[in-house]
Amino acid sequence: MTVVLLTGFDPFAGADSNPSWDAVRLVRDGWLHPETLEVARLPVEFERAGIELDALLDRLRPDLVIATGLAEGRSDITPERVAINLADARIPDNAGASPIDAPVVPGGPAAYFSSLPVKAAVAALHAAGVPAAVSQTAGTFVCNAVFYRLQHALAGSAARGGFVHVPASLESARAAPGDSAPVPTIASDVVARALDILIRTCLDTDTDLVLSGGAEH
Ligand code: PCA
Repeated sequence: MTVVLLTGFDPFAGADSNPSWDAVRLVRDGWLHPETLEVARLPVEFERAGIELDALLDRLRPDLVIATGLAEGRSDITPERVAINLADARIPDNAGASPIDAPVVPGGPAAYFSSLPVKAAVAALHAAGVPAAVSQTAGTFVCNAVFYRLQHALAGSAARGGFVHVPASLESARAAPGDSAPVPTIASDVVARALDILIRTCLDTDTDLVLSGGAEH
């Protein structure tokens, strides 16, 4: 039986909710595919997120892992291309930790590429009318750290994994009225549909498509 692990994150930076988890929950509730779907909500903590992720991988032995998190300010669903071995926190995590220029895994390689077919994923999302783009950086906060830990754990195995950042949601943006500049939003049910399409595309694609998905900066 094929096992898919889909994760989202706790709220952070004073927010009431995290659209990544809101969407993951909706995917779980609407799951109709033959594969087994497992979901988890990870803490926005450099240390504990890695520990919980490793425990999930040990327990579930998933064939495919897609971790998701919020990238406020982005307007697209963004499969990440690369995880880097660097933690540099601009804001403290939910445990108050603010590592600066620290490795995610001491002695680990500088970076890992996603093992998801990121181009095929973006093409499938476009075909479904969902705004999507490959992202060349997952940042240097907890999302990148989880992405790096995931790729480090899966390196050399047949299991595939990667990370997808999602925009702010209509729902979470509404929960924070009075904020200065409006941020782009997508409704949680659209993000959930996008994640479902992403999972399906990853399961059905062995070799990624050769399509342009780069950026000049
Ligand atoms: N976004 C943050 C951490 C948790 C989340 O949802 C990030 O991009 O690192």
